Amino acid sequence: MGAWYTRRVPERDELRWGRSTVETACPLDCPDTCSLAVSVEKGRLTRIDGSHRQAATGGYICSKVRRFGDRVYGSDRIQRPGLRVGARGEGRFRDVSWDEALDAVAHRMREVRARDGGEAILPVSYGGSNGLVTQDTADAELFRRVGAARLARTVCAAPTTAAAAALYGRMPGVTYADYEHAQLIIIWGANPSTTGIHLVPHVRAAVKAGAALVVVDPRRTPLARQADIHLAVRPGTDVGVALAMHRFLFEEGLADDAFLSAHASGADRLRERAAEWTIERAAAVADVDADLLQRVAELYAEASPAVIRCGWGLERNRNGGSAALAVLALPAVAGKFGVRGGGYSMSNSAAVDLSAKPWIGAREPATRVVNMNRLGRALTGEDGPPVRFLFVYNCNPAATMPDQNRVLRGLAREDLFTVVFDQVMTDTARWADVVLPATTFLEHYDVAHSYGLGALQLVQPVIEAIGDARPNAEVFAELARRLGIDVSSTLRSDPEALLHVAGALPDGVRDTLLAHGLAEPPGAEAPVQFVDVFPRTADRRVHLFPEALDREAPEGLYRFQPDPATHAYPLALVSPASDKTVTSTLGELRARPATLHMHPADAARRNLATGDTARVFNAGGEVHCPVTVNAGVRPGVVSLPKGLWRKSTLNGSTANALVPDALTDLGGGACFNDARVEVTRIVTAGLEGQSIALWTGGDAPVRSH
Ligand SMILES: Nc1nc2c(c(=O)[nH]1)N[C@H]1C(S)=C(S)[C@@H](COP(=O)(O)OP(=O)(O)OC[C@H]3O[C@@H](n4cnc5c(=O)[nH]c(N)nc54)[C@H](O)[C@@H]3O)O[C@H]1N2
Ligand SMILES: Nc1nc2c(c(=O)[nH]1)N[C@H]1C(S)=C(S)[C@@H](COP(=O)(O)OP(=O)(O)OC[C@H]3O[C@@H](n4cnc5c(=O)[nH]c(N)nc54)[C@H](O)[C@@H]3O)O[C@H]1N2
Ligand code: SF4
Ligand SMILES: [Mo]
Repeated sequence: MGAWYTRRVPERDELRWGRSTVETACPLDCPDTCSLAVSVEKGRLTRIDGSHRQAATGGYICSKVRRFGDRVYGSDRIQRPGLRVGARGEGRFRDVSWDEALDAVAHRMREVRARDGGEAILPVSYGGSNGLVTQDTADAELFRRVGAARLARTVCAAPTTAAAAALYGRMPGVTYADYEHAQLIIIWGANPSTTGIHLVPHVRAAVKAGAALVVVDPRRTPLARQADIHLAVRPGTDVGVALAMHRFLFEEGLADDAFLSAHASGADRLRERAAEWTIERAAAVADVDADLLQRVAELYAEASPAVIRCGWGLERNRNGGSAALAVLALPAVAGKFGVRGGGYSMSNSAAVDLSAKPWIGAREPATRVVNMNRLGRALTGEDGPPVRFLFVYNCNPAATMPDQNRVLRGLAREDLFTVVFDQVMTDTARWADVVLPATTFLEHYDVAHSYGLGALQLVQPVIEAIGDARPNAEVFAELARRLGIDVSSTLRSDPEALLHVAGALPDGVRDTLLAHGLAEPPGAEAPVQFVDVFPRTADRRVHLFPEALDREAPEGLYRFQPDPATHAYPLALVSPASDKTVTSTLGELRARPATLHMHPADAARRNLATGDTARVFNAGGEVHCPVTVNAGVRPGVVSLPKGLWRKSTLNGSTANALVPDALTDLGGGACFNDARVEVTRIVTAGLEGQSIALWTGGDAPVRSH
C-alpha cells in the first residue's frame, strides 16, 4: 500500500526549491471535486488550474479556486496561534507558541469538564472541506472520549438526505455526462452554472441535440434563460407543484403501474396525498402560469429519457423535506428509470458507503445532541444548559448559521470560552479566546470525497505550511495528548491519518486511490438506475410513502404548510450560492458590498432604484445594503448571496440575521429560504446619493430584541 504516498514524499524538497506542477484535488464543499494541477516555483504557488486526472472535470475549474492563492497568502490569514487581548469580539490577539495555546485550551477544557461535565463542551464543524481526513478523524476521537455534546450536522442537505434515504436508500444518481442522453432535463432548485459547473456543458449539449429544458427556480438562473419553460415558483411551494405532477400522472393513467408494482411500495398513499393538488391549485399557490405547469406535467409524462437534477434550494424551507420527497418520487411514478439519461441526480456522497467511518477508534457517547441550526439557542442557554466551551473548526457559524443575531449574542457571552481553528480571521474567529492557525488543502493531505460525481481523490501538500499553520489531525491529536486522552497513534499527523483512513476503504477503492490518486467506487461510474444500481433500502424497493417519516413530519408527509409571509413582512428572501465564494470561504476577498436583488415591480412600489441603500428587515434583524433592481428574481422575492462576511454589508448583518432558526419538516434542516422581510429605502440626511460607510468591525452591532 502507499505507492502514491511514498512516491510523493521525496518531492517536497524539489517543491521547495525547484519548479514543478503537482497533481492534487479540490476538497471544498462543492459537488465537483475537480482534479487540480498546481504549479509551484521556489516553494510559492504560481498557478492553480484544472488537471485531466478526473475526466469528468475535464481540465477546467472555477474562478474561485484559481485565485485561492489570494487566500493562502492573504492579509486575513491566521499565521500564529493567538490568545485574546482586549474585549471579546474585538478580534485582537497576542501571538503565542503552539505549546502555550494548546496548554490554555487543554486547561480550560479540563476545567469546564470537571465543573459542568463533558456536555458543556460543544465542537462545531461543518463545510470547510469534504475531505475524509480533515473532519471526523482525530477530532472525533477526542470529542467522543471527552464526552462532549454531539453536533447534528443539519445545516445543509438534511431534508434532501432524509428524503433520498427513505425513498431509495441513497441510490447513486445519473452522472453528469449522461445528461447528454436525455430528451428532457428538469433542473429543480439547483443552479449548476454557479454550484456545480461541470454539469452545464452536458445540459447544453443535450439541448443542442434537441432535449427540452425546464427550470424550477424563483430566480432566472443562467440555465433558466436557456430553458424552454422556466417555472418561477414562489419559494417553499415545490411540494404542491410536484404533487400536481403526480396527480396528473395518476389521474391521466400515465403512471407506470408495471414499474410501481415491481419496484415500489406506498404509491396509493402518495396518490391520496396528491389528490388535492390540481394543476390550478398548485399554480395558484406557486404563483405560476397553470398552462405552463400543465405543459411541464405533459412533457414529463411523454419524454424519455427524462432526468431531474434536484438541488438544495428547494429543501431550505418548512416544506423542504416533503418537497424533496415529491420531486424525487417523480421518476418512479412516471417510470423514467432503466434507460441511460433517465432518473434523477441528487447527492452521490453515498456512492461509496463511508457513513460508518470505521477509522474513528472511539464509540459515540450517548450525550446531548445540538442541532447546529439552533446554535444560537445552545449558546445562549435557551435550549438546555448553555454551552461553556465551544470549539469551532471547518466552520464559520457567525456568518453561516440561521438567526445570526442570536449566534452573536451567544458568542458575546462572557462565560463562554471559545476556540476557533481556521485558516483566516473569520467573523467567528474574531470572537475567540484562542485562535489556532489551520493549513489549507494546498498545505496538507486529505481525501476529497465528491458528492456530485462520487469519486475519491488524493489531496496533497503543494507548498509548505504558511506561518505556524498545522493540519487538523495533528492539532487534535496533540490536544488529546495534553488531556491524557489516547487517540489512535495512527492519527497523529495528516499523512498518518491519510493512510489510516485509506486503509479502511474497500480494497479495490483503497488500492486504486493510493496508486493513481483517484478512485471511482463501483456504482459511481455512470450507472443506469434500476439497471446497474438499485435502491439500497432493506427490500430494494422504492418507498414512496415512508411511514416513519410520516410520523416525523409535523403535518405528515407531502403536506403543505402555508407561506409564512405577513402583511408586515411580505417578501420572501432567498440566499443562493455565489460564484465568488464557497459558502463563506473566500468571502474575505470580496471588495465591494453585496447587493440585494429585487424585481422592478417590488422596487418601484418602494421607491427604490439600483444603487439606493436599503434596509431589509424583520423581527429577527436587519441588513443595510445597496439594491440592484433585477427582473431575474420573481416578484415577491428578494435575494442576497449566501456566505457573506459581515464586512460585506453596510451594518455588519447578513442574510442570516433575517433567517429564522425554524426547522424543516424532515431532517431538522435549516430554513434559509424561508425568511420573510420588508425592504425600505434608507435616506440619510445629507448623504442621499452617496455611499454610506462600510461596516468595519470593532463594536459589533449586536441587536437585541
Ligand atoms: N460557487 C459556489 N458553489 C457552491 C457553493 C457556493 O457557496 N458557491 N456551495 C456548495 C454547497 S455547500 C451546496 S449545498 C451546493 C448548493 O447547490 P444549489 O442547490 O445549486 O445552490 P443554491 O444556490 O443554494 O440553490 C439553488 C437554487 O435554488 C433556488 N431556490 C431557492 N428557494 C427555492 C425554492 O423554494 N424552490 C426552488 N425550486 N428553488 C429555490 C435559488 O434561487 C437557487 O438558484 O452548492 C455547492 N457549490
Ligand atoms: N443564508 C444562508 N446561509 C447558509 C446557506 C444558505 O443557503 N443561505 N447555506 C448553508 C450551507 S449549504 C452550508 S454547507 C453551510 C456551510 O457553512 P460553514 O460550514 O460555515 O462553511 P464555510 O462558510 O465554507 O466555512 C468553512 C470554514 O472552514 C475553514 N476550513 C477549511 N478547511 C479547514 C481545515 O482543514 N481546518 C480547519 N481548522 N478549518 C478549515 C475555512 O477557512 C472556513 O472558514 O452554510 C450554510 N449557510
Ligand atoms: S470549488 Fe468546485 S468547481 Fe471550483 S475547483 Fe473546487 S471542485 Fe472545482
Ligand atoms: Mo451546503
